[in-house]
Amino acid sequence: MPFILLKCDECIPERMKHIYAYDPEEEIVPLCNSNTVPGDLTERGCAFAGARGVVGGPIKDVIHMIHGPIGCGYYTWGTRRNLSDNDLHRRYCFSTDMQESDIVYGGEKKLYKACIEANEEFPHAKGIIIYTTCPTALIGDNVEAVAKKVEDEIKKPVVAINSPGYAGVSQSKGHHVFNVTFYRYIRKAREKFPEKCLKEEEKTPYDVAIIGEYNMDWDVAVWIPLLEKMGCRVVTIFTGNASIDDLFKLPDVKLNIVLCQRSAEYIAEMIQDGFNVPFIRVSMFGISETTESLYRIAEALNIPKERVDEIVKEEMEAIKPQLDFYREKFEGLTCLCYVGAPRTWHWIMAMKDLGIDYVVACTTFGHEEDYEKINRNLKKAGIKGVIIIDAPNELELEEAVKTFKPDFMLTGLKERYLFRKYGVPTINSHSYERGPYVAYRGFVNFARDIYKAVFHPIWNVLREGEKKFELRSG
Ligand code: CFM
Repeated sequence: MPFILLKCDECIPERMKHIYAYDPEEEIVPLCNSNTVPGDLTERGCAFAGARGVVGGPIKDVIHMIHGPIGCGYYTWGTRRNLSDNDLHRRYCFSTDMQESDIVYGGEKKLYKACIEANEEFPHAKGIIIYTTCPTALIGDNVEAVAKKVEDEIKKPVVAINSPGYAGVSQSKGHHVFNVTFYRYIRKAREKFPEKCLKEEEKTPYDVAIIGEYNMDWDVAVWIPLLEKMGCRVVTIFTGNASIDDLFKLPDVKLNIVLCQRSAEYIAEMIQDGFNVPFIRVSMFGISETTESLYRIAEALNIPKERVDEIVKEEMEAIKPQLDFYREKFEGLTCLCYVGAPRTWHWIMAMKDLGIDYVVACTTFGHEEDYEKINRNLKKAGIKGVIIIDAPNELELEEAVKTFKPDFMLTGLKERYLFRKYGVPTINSHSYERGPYVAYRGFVNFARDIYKAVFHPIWNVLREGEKKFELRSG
């Protein structure tokens, strides 16, 4: 029986369809991207978080106006380190602060006033992105009409994103809504703001855009220079450290390079269909995947292979001594990986590069393709007997940790403190401990943070007191 009913799930047996043992002979995909079963204390986020926090939030020079009660604006700070070089970004919270009377009588006037006022206070902002939330979407405020009115008045791009928290089963829905709305917006607005597009004479055969790269802890500072060394010109990034003006140029490039294939492949597909710009999927985590991706980018742009040879040689020489040190320490370690979705499969080979095998792999909001990619990479890495859990809850994670005893967990802040009390080292795999983590030089930081977590002397002290922190389930 490939699907597994964990002990803690005996009272919600529906969870069984979400949990399976990976078997290279039988390609199974769990039930995923579906409604949470009542009784399951899910760790998923909401669709608003996917639109505002993940895809839209990294755009650095706009006013991110949250149309809702002030609590929804809390997402502005500290939650996700998508860094930028702009002093407007992540420092201010813009909200319409909806009150009871606004809910009763409608919030459109308030939204209009808030946008005009914010633009006056921050004249250097290049535009406004308005996000609806559960209450303002429920009362039916016409945010598109308000956005249009404000845009005509301030003569800057104003985009309305209608992705209230309840719109889908997880934050993944918000990614999709942002992609679709933003694409449709720039498609039209390119006519209104032609100066923001690349003119024919400005284009080069090596113009690329990166899609699904959010500049966590300055990842872009590590891998964009590698592309430039190869001879590419990176015109814009959707959306890490991006200016909204440059995002108008997305359809003007030769090739789109897609890193996060969950949150942003949608826009790459739409640009391919609407503007005939092809895209390729890459992975920039770990040595083997980064190297393979660089060769594929070069091939797609007809860049001589020798340029990549040189880059790989130079990068590997720079990191080899450290990498060898960590590899020797890590050989034979096992881990549990629980991230949004793509990183869970991106990191199978990255960990393998360090001599580490997965024993448990989970995603918060993976779709079928993500599980197919997990299966594919486990096969590639030759790892057997891995347990896969779709959208795990805390008790399932505890049972998995108790049963499969990973040496450490690649996971987020929600799980960190509980599992550290149980004596299991964790590495913040969303915003990183001290990144960047991508490409070659980033990978050394990743390895260093795993080393610091796993080999910290505190565990000897904590594990002696293990009885105090018995795992609850299983
Ligand atoms: Fe893409 Fe991301 Fe991820 Fe994601 Fe995320 Fe993230 Fe993630 Mo946290 S965009 S899907 S919604 S790679 S914030 S930078 S780490 S869960 S696996």
